[in-house]
Amino acid sequence: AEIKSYAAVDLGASSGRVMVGRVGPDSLELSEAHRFPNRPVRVPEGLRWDILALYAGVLEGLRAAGKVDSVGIDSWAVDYGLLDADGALLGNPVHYRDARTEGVAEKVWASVPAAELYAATGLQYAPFNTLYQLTAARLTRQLAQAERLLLIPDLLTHWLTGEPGTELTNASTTQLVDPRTRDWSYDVAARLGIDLSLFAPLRQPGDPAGVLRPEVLEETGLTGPVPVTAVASHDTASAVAAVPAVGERFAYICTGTWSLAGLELDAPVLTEESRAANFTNELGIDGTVRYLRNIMGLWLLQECLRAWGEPDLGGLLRDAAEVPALRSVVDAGDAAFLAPGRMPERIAEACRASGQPVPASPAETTRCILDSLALAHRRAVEDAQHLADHPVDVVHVVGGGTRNALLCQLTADACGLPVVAGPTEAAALGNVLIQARAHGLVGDRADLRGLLARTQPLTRYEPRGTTAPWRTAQARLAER
Ligand code: LFR
Repeated sequence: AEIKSYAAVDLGASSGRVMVGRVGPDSLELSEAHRFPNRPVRVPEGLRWDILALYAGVLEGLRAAGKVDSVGIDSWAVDYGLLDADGALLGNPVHYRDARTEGVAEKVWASVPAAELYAATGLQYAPFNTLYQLTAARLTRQLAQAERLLLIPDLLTHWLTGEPGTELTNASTTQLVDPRTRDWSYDVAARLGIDLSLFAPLRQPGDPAGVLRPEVLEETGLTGPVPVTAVASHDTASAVAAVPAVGERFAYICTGTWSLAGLELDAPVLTEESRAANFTNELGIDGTVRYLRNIMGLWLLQECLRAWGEPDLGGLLRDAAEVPALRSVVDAGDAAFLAPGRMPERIAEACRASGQPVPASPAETTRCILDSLALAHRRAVEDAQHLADHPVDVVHVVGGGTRNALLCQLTADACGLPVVAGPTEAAALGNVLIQARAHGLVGDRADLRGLLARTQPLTRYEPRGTTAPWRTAQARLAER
């Protein structure tokens, strides 16, 4: 049988990778061609992505990948680069954790009230949504000079092929898309003075996005033509596509720097109750909606590890497992944890301010973080089922957090549901599978998930004990 190879470029907040997926009628194998760090840089004007280093990593990765049938790119959402009339990049893309959006939401809501904004776009409030970033940039000369705005995966695709486009799943994170029409929200943009003509035409996951330019072929040593395929270019959309679920009664948690916890639905939930619960309606493949909540995720732990000088994680997790459960919990959905820096202190302060024991060692802080994350996972899974009227009987955990067995077990305990953990490289697998599907190798969404369930190693965690202590902890957190 025929085996095809696809290069999946998957860029995360702390590292990028180029993976090669080999897909056959009943086989799916993934291997890493190249991994490189993604180091945001703080310059006097703020926190920026080193986009040239990322592009260099992509080129090196394609060289290492060798002959492939197509290339696809996914990355984190919301951020973008601006091009001038000559097609030159205007400055380094601003990092979504940059402070420029502080206080901007209030200005936006003065023109379009928050409730109206939710009804029109279905996006949860997050200070970094592209809409707030563009409002923050409103009077800058850079934006005035810009002719094109390209989201990060679209920018890299453009550099590889010369073809501009705006991939839909990622476009849905800008807060400028209507999740019912799956087209731009023209009214919102007009009322906020955002020029939608900056965006290139929408592309659907699976659409062709050009071929590698001759210069790129030369630099990577590849022989053309090598097509580039638009995938679900928001990493979370790719990861959700790769949830190995059978049936429809499942919740998912995409873990990594963030935890994105929720459901896959056929239609958005735009109720006021849903807005108050801060659930988002991002778009997925095949007309689906990713109904989910953003939770701070392992960012909390990553930032602590950085502050502690990168100690051995395995040892730390073993010690954390011995710390009594649920002594102190913080709200892992709180935007107060968004900015980098001083994370152990900020967690200690949050515990102190809420009258709980202050973690006194890295192991105790780690346990506090993992308990808090599991609790936030529980709340999101529970709230989503209720708000969407969509009950589930299993929670799929995918992404980097699947390596953290303690987090998976605590999540099962907190939810009172079995957790199926895996695949770890869900975003890259989703990226590969959308390419394979565009080339006719896999069928519908159920086929795609069936292939994952048959071929990928998965670990099952059964819930231990009752959820009573978690319910109590949740009530305690809600009181404060
Ligand atoms: C995860 C992710 C989230 C998005 C955040 C910021 O990598 O893409 O889905 O909310 O990064 O872009």
